[in-house]
Amino acid sequence: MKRILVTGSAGQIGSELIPELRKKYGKDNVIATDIRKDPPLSIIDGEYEILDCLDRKKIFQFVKEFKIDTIYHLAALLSGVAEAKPDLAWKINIDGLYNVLEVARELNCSVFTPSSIGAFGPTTPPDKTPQDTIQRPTSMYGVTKVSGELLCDYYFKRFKVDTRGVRYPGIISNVTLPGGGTTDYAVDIYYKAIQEGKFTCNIKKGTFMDMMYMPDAIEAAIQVMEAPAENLQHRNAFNVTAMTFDPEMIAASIKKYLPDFKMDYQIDPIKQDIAESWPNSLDDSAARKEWNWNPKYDLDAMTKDMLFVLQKRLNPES
Ligand code: AKB
Repeated sequence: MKRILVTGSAGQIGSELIPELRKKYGKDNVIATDIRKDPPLSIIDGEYEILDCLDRKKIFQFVKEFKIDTIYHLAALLSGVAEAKPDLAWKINIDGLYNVLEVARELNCSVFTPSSIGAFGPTTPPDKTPQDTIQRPTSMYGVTKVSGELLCDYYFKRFKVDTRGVRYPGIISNVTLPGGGTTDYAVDIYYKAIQEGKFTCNIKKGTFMDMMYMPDAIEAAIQVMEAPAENLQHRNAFNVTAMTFDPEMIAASIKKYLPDFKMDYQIDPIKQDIAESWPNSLDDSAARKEWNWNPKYDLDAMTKDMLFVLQKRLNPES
């Protein structure tokens, strides 16, 4: 049975990955960590520890003490915040990863690291973006993501650390808000649709980005780590996607369930610039071929579930 440590557990992905990992590998085999003193309820039904990924000594100590063999390294800043705080983004996204890889090398752990569609840039082929292609991102987030992909590849090649990862698109979820990403509008829109019946979108109509519903994102993280090593030609940074849409399409999907829903626009120039530098749609055939990636939710199935869950939680009376 795996012994797993997760960094950044209190974030959007961690708060849903932890319960799934505990279901699969046993509650006592999954240690959730984060810098937050008030973590979400979903992750505190088992071991929870305060851990800053910039503190390599403490990572080492935890991995040793809890006999960890697998690290899911989720602690990172998203694209919008990274652009506002590039110095901090470098520290957390690169120094943090470097610390985790060094501990993994010394104590022989496997490592999952999420990369992102942010690892691509304006010179990348934007449609059906291939697995292996031009990567010249123009955001600080992108710079850290490409560097992280290379670092993970290096640790595998040079030190045989079992590093694996996926390039996540925007992830839509309903447990913990993402906070600071360019694709966050596609989460916020559901909350506002339920709470106010209207939404002001900060990304222009016609801007297409890849997206995925959280259950598929969780499945991807677990599946790639479980894949037999001999099947993997790639290792880190598998393209994965479940759908691509622009703001008009997600609004239209919501209107199928909430016909009075209204949307207008107030563009955030920094996020718009980032969004336009990212692909319109990824080719994820390598992940499909090498570890049977096969997402379950399309846009309408996701909308139905998001609205159902949020309606129950935010408007229980209606
Ligand atoms: C962001 O928008 O920064 C993230 C991502 C696509 O990596 N959701």
